Amino acid sequence: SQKEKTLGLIKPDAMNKIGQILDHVYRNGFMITKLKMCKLDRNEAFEMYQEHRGKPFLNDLLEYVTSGPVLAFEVVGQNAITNWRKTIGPTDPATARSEAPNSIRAQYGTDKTRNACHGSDSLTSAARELEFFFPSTGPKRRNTAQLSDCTC
Ligand code: YYY
Ligand code: MG
Repeated sequence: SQKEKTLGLIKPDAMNKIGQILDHVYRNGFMITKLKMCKLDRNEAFEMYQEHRGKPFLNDLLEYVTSGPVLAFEVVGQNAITNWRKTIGPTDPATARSEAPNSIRAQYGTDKTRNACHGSDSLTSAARELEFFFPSTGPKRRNTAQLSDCTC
């Protein structure tokens, strides 16, 4: 068991459920150490989802995720990469509702595209996606409050 960091992202369809979803994060034993609301443009969304280049659903995904604000946050906890994805549930909310009814996607997702929440799928993508939203260097760094040193 290892303390890890991963990216959580509330997608546009679930931005009216921020409170419930963040409560879900804490109830599952995670800590939120960085948090930022932003609206992605298409280039930014493509950078974030570059692993899906060439996939048939990419265009719909980019349209959707740029359709309104999103809330990005750093999730910290034991085996956070795997466990955060379990907390989110399966990609398709319909599957989530039958297989993982307590998951975030089961409760707050609409369909395969509008599925409420994102979680990084590996150590590499967690590091890349966290750096995308919370750059450790450069002019954007000072825009983000760092809670990493808090004692709670
Ligand atoms: O990691 P996860 O979000 O569960 O699924 P991915 O296979 O990485 O796909 C990313 C994103 O793309 C998914 O959350 C919704 C969307 N998507 C889609 O619209 N249609 C699909 N058939 C597969 C994925
Ligand atoms: Mg994925």
